Amino acid sequence: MVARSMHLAAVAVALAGALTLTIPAVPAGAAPAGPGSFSAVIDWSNFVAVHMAVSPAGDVLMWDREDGLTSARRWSPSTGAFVGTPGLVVSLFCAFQTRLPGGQVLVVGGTALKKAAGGTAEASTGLEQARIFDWASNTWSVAASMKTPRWYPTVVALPDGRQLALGGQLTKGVMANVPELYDPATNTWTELPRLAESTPPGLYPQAVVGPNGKVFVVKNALRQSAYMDVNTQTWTTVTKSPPAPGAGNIEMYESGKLLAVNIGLSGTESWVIDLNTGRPAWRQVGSLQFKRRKFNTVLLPDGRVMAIGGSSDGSLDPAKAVLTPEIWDPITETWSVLPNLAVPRMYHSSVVLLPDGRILIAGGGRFGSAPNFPSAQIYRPHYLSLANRPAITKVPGSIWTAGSTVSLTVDTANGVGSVVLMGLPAVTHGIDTSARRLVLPITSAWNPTTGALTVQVPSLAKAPAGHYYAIALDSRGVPSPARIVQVVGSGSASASTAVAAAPQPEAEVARAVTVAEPPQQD
Ligand SMILES: [Cu+2]
Repeated sequence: MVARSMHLAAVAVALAGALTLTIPAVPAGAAPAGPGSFSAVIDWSNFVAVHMAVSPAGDVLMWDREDGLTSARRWSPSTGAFVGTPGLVVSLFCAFQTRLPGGQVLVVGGTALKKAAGGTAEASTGLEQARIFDWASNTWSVAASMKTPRWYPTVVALPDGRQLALGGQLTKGVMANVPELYDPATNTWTELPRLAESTPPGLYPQAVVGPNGKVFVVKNALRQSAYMDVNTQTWTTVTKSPPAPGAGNIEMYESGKLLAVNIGLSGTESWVIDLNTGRPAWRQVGSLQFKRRKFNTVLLPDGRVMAIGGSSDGSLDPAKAVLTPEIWDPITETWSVLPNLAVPRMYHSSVVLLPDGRILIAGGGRFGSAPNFPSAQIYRPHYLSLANRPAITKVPGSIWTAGSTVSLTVDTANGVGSVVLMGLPAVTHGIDTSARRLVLPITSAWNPTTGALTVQVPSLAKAPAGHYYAIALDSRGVPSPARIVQVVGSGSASASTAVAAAPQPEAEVARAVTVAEPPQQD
């Protein structure tokens, strides 16, 4: 069974005949409103999910704080069961994770084992280590180490598959200042000393690939937002940043359109910027109803954004926990509340969108003597309970070439409103640099008889090489379950593209800057 009914927008396009590009029948974020529901709390027997990444196979890799041991495991959304991941003998606590073009997870940096835990390091000391997890063989391997040890770094997967590491801390108050690039084709790191600045980027700096393929960095300390070009090793200031005592959370809810949550003085402000415009500038939109720090945001297929957990003062005091999630609508640019969480999800909690459209919320704690939350809850958006949910019944293979057109078959009783790609989630500390939602141009309208339609795959600049959820939304804004596809370059753009500018001699590289007030995190 394919298409079950005619759809007005599709009919209109069919009558128009010559049209090659159609406008989605409904704007983004138009899903019918409803509160959704939470599952019961799922006990994970002393496992706190500090880091989570969705696999190209649809399960979730996660790990806890681990003092020299291994806790990394895979969790199945369909059965709820865990399986182990052998071969990891180091701690990856407070590292950063991204995905290589082939889907493997790259984990960079982390926390050196403290004296108090039997190690030799002071608290909050960084590591140079890098590890790669391969889904197909279910094993960890050792990648080349960075030049600079980094605790709380950010890593961004570039359009060609290289990985940019920036920020983080070497030892307490000594901040990393030279970004470096990992090339998975050669397993080498190359420093970019000409991108170093006297004010270092800090802990888990907010950075994302913009629609021009360059890395857009929100520099809180300098109140600047700027593009970093790793090939020419140049910065270009884009605009002034909002006032920001904390890093905030950023979501690319549509190509080049960012929502920054909690970049502001009060703990409630939200801002948007459209990097597609000639002179991008941050614009304040509706504020959160609850003041919250150290929380998660998660992007939904319809362009809405959920803010989940956190505490009103950034502490791990359960009495300060914010249990009420909120959801942001990109059309009204306002937040509304959802039903409460059953338990706090504060610092070191994590949230991902699952392939079937549910939201997995887990972890929190692992900070001094503060309480831990070794459990999960699953949020089910209201639209998953509606009749006639659309389904993508056929895709032309799982590898999609950037810039090409692909034909899909969508089974729907309500027509196709839009087709989107969403970066496979990989999150810790509220940051996911691969999170993005791209609305694909429909080049051949949905055929109500056959269910077929054709969409255009974005360029690598807009959809960096790697794995994505492909999701069709019907005219009501109800999303299908995701098909997981891999976006690849057309052949010329590969991960081994050379760095155009040669690095300076090593002796001239000032890798670190000492700051007056060291960060307080553990
Ligand atoms: Cu941490």
